[in-house]
Amino acid sequence: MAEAGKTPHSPLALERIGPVLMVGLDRPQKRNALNDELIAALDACFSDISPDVRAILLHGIGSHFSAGLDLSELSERDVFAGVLHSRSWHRCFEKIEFAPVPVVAVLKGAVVGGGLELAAAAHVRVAERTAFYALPEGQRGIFVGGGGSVRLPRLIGVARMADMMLTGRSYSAEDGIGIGFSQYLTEEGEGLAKGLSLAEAMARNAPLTNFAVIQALPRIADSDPRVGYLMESLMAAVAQGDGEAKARMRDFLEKRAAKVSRPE
Ligand code: 1HE
Repeated sequence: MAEAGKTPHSPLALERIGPVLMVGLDRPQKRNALNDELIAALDACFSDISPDVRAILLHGIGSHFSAGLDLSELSERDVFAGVLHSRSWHRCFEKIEFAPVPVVAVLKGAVVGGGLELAAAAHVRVAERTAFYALPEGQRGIFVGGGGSVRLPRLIGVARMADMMLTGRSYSAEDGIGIGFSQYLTEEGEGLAKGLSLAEAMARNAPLTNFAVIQALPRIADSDPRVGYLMESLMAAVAQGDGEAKARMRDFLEKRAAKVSRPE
């Protein structure tokens, strides 16, 4: 119960910038370690995305994205409570992975353990040069529990993930670009601006295309190719049939839409 006269501090800092909802992990004194309260707040936030939000920016307040599981809570759990705890992370991170709108994660400092699992649930990752990635579960005597063994091999492969967990190897932000942890690299302090401009660009896409990328693409990629081709043709027809697609194609043909630009 909160003390009289004091508002309990939320572990999330929420801010709206036009169509973008900024979701900040806000436990900088604990390096944004993910405790039950923070996971519950994230779950509630991603369960109730306002229909006028068109993209989400997930970031960490302070110098680190997240130090992963809050280790101070671990000793209180027995085996079955551990299973339920992991399942609660799965539910929360699935809401991020299958959010109604794209999620951009801005990474800096520690992106470790469960923090890396959380980052892997986002659709696009921007890393500042200070970011570093590690899976210290081996040293702590535990295992990933936030969907990392499913999502991280898709980004970096099973062999690399096994090496990180077995040897405690960590990767820099620069290395992380080459091996698939992040798609963008920025200087220190520039990640939020880059992430916001990407989120704003995504917010300008047709919502149905964003939906197809988030909901259909990963499922098609995971499915038997014969099922995948059918799902793709159905999704393509649904997207093309939408009035917004027709208007956007007319805009291009009548020279009102931007051309595709070359890489910077
Ligand atoms: C924490 C945590 C935490 C910091 N749980 N309290 N994760 C880890 O094994 C990472 C552990 N953390 C670290 O290695 C370092 O803290 C950092 C490299 C992230 C940052 O170092 P630094 O020097 O900036 O901070 P610090 O002094 O180590 O920590 C500041 C405070 O945050 C300190 O508490 P204080 O009360 O002494 O001030 C730390 O104890 C606290 N803190 N990280 C709890 N993780 C679903 S399964 C997922 C499995 C995992 O995620 S395993 C990985 C766990």
